[in-house]
Amino acid sequence: MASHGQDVTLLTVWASPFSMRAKFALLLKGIEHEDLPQDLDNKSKLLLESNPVHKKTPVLIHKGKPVSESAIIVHYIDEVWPETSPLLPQDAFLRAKHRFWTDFIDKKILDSLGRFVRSSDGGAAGALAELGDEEEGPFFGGGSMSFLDVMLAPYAVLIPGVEQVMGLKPASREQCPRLHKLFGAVAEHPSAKVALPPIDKLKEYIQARYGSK
Ligand SMILES: N[C@@H](CCC(=O)N[C@@H](CS)C(=O)NCC(=O)O)C(=O)O
Repeated sequence: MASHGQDVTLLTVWASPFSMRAKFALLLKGIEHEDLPQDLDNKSKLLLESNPVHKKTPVLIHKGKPVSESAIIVHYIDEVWPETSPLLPQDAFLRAKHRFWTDFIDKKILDSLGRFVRSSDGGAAGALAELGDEEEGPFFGGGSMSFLDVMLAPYAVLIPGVEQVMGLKPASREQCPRLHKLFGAVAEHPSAKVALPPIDKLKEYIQARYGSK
């Protein structure tokens, strides 16, 4: 991994899609960093002091300064280290699209996936089918991963994990070909092996935490 000689620490939880986003962005940029895994049942003083508003992971601590919220962290990483693997496009309209879909994912997909995990209502499929398919692929960034791809990457393991343990019926390949293509490409990306947990480990976690349907 290329070293940028930076003082970067990531407060992280391995099963958290938000932590996976931050980890993916750091790996794509080749930024040397230290992971500090957190116990959310017994929050560390460092986590509470670094993210006093939400008290959530991930938190990126760069040169002693904490940045919270996964999308904001990935944006920060892209701004501070712009040279390698730019994530947001130059064009302001395209940047707005990345932010629009990120907002959509965080409000709609996450909400319905969360509702499914809690109440098994299967609502994620409808939200997923709304993701646009007008772009060339395999990534929304074309041949390389962009901001939106990083935002979506954790769902390449999270959705199959929830599907296989709890019987979630996500949008089919026919309903949502663009997303299936993206998830396939994410799963094969070299950084996925480090940024995303193995599906079996994730399934054990989902089973233990939420049980099967
Ligand atoms: N909007 C936040 C969500 C972060 C989040 O929900 N993190 C969870 C782990 S998946 C957490 O730290 N939960 C602890 C808590 O809610 O007390 C982001 O994008 O970073």
